[in-house]
Amino acid sequence: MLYHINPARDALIVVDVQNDFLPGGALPINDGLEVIPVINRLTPLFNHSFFTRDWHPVNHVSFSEYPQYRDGSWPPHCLVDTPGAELHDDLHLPDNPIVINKGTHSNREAYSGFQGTDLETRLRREGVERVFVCGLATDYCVKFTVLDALRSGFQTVLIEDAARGVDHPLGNAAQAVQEMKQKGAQIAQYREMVASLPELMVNEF
Ligand code: VGL
Ligand code: ZN
Repeated sequence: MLYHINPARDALIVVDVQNDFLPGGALPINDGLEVIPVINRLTPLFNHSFFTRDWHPVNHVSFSEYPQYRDGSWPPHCLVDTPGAELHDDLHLPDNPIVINKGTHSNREAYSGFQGTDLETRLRREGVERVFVCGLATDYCVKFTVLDALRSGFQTVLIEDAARGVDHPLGNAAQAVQEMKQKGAQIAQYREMVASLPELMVNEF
């Protein structure tokens, strides 16, 4: 199906496209770089783009000496104010990007961009009714952001090919997509996104 983006009512949430989740980073996600050109083609369709960042203190509860890449056991990553926590340079930010930091408390995990942040408040203030979610990782921060968006009453669309998962064990990312779908998210592909032009045309002539 096609999704006609209404810039007034739709928002894009780009989850954790940070250096540490990309090749050379502390917790790299296979093929993570592939989301960047896709996301760069998505952001211009929206008036409201939110960029979340994992933003951990050095003693964050999820950090393990022997990480398991699941069950909340990860190598130290996305430390506050370090290059690994920065959004990747190739990601084009719009003029008015809104950056949401999460996971900032040492004793609490926060995979979701909604958890412990003002994301919901800001979306409501802007009159957003539907959110499109993409980024890293499909089976962790993207999934929990999607599930919280649904719980908060937003129409929620995962842009599947603009997201990649840790996928450990193999199949975990596909299972996460099924769970999002089962809980009410729509699953879309980049090619199904279309710009809504009528309003622009009325204003220009
Ligand atoms: C994430 C594992 C640990 C993510 C964050 O962004 O999906 N995954 N922290
Ligand atoms: Zn983290």
